[in-house]
Amino acid sequence: PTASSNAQVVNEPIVVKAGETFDGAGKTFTAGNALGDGGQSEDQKPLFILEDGAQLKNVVIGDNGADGIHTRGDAKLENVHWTDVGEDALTMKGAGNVEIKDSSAKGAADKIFQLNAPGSLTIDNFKADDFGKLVRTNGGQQGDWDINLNNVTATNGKHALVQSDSTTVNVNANNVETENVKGMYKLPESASLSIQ
Ligand code: DGU
Ligand code: CA
Ligand code: CA
Ligand code: CA
Ligand code: CA
Repeated sequence: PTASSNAQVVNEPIVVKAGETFDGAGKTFTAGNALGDGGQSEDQKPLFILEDGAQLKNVVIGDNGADGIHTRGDAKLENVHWTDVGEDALTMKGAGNVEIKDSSAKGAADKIFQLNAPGSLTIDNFKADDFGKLVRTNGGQQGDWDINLNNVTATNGKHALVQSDSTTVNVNANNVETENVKGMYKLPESASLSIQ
C-alpha cells in the first residue's frame, strides 16, 4: 500500500483503550508537527498508543511517522503499513506480548521495532525495506525477550536484522528471506538463536 494524499493529520496521539480494537479501514494517518518531524530526534510522540490488550488494524502510517506506535502491554496489529518510518515504527513501552501480522514498513533511517520493555514480539507475514535495524532491544539493557520472525522478507538493511545486548534473548526465525541486509543477528554469545 502507498500513503494516501488525503491523510488524517494526527496532532495528539490516538489512544486505543485496553481491550479495544481500532479499525482504520485502510485510511492513512500522518503526524502533525505537534508530534515531531519524523527525523531522528528522540522527543517525538507516537500517532497511536495501544493500551494493554488493544488491537490495531487496517492502518497506513504515512509520510510523517513521528514515533510511530507505542504499546503498553499485550497488543495485536494486523494490516498495518508504515510507508516512511519516522524515528522508529513501534516501541514496546510496557511488558507484554505483541503480535504483528500481514504488515510492512519501509524508510527507517534507524530502527523499525524498538523493544524497551520485556516480553515477546511475534511478526508473521511482514515486509521490511530500507531500514537500519528491523528489531532492536533497548541498548545496554538486559531483559527476557522472545523475538519470533515468521515469513519475513527484509531488503536493504544497513545495520542488523535483530540486535540485542541482552544475554537471555531468544530469537526464532522461520522462513526469513533477506537481500542486502548487513549484520543479520547481532546477539550476545549466550543468546539463543534458532533459524528454520
Ligand atoms: O537510552 O532509552 O531509542 O525508544 C536510550 C533510550 C533510547 C530510546 C530509544 C527509543 O534507547 O529512546 O526510541
Ligand atoms: Ca530511538
Ligand atoms: Ca523515514
Ligand atoms: Ca523512538
Ligand atoms: Ca534513532
